[in-house]
Amino acid sequence: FSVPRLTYEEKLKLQNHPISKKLIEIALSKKTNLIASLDTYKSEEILKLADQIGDFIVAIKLHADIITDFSENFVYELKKIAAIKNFLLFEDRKFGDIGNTQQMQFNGGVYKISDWADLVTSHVIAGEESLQVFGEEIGVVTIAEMSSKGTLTDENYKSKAINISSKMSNVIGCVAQSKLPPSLLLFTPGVNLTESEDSKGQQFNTPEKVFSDYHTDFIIVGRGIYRAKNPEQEAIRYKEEGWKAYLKNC
Ligand code: BMP
Repeated sequence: FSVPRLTYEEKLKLQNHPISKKLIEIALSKKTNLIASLDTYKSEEILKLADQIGDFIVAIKLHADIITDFSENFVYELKKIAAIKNFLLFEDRKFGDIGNTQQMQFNGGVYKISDWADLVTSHVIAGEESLQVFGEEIGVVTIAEMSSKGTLTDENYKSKAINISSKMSNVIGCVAQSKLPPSLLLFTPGVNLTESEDSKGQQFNTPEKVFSDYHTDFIIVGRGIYRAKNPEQEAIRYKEEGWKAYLKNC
């Protein structure tokens, strides 16, 4: 897409969904475009990290099914921290089934995602109607393109995923590694300041690269923060690098 880079203020005017508006408002007020992916096993560890880094992020991304002691109390405590520190909760469920099954996975089971998540990820593999089951309140982020080596999300897949995403009023943006139409927010994982890959197919880029080349809106950082000796210090570093890269490239 040969579109000019828009500022967050300009992007805010294009948003119709309360969650995409909220995300951008948080980004502007805290001067951060960082989403921390806290992919750790223990709920206590996630709560401690959330408290340490909450001031520097727009959202915490979780994989609820990684957590060994997931509970209603954990959700209650995390929501409390999110309210105090002003960030959103993003469940990276990557739904990928027919609408009826996705609806049950979204509302039921152990995690009751619809009770607490502000945003969820979903594949678009099952087609447009499968996305309707999430309703209008949650912000849906579709997976248009993956960061890993050998992913099947080629240009053809990506453009079809983007087409569907643009049509759906509950889809606020996509996970991708390239530019999107300006009405969709771009979420880019695979961001790390020191590593270029892991041993399991992940590929990393710097914040500068994803802002200059992809015009991303939000960087998603996992191990770069939660595996660091000092996660708070690293969250500040990614926040500053991300904001600097945004200002330089907008
Ligand atoms: P890390 O920075 O540790 O590689 O973590 C990246 C996070 O983003 C993981 O939670 C992963 O599931 C997610 N992710 C990704 O890495 N690539 C994608 O294409 C989509 C993702 O959701």
